[in-house]
Amino acid sequence: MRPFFSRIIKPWLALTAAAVLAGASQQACTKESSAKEPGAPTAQEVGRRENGVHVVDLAVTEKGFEPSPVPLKKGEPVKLVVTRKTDLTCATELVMDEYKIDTKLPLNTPVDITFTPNQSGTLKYGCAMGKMIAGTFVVD
Ligand SMILES: [Cu+2]
Repeated sequence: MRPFFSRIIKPWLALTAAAVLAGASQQACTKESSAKEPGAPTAQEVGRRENGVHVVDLAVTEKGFEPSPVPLKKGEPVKLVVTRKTDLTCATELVMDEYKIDTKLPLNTPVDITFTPNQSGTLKYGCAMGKMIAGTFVVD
């Protein structure tokens, strides 16, 4: 029984564990990369249009900034309406260096942040501590 266990079962267990881990990390990657794919038919619109302004509601929850990533259009003015709904994380402000945004987010109070993305690509924003908690906009 013993040689059998070490020769067959142990390697099998190791393989199974590796497969599970690979599957888990692959899933996490797929989620991110599919959302970033340019022109993907599944890239869903977030928000609404009000007088030529793209209005996007963002929430700060225990999971971070939601939703993210959010697709934006280059040259179209954006109004973020950001509501921090948790006091359990350090995301008490929203910082986005490219547009000189550094806005405090009082608890349960919607805050408007406006900017116009003028360059395509991925924009990262996040908390004041080096964007440890972060979200992204994908400008197209
Ligand atoms: Cu932080």
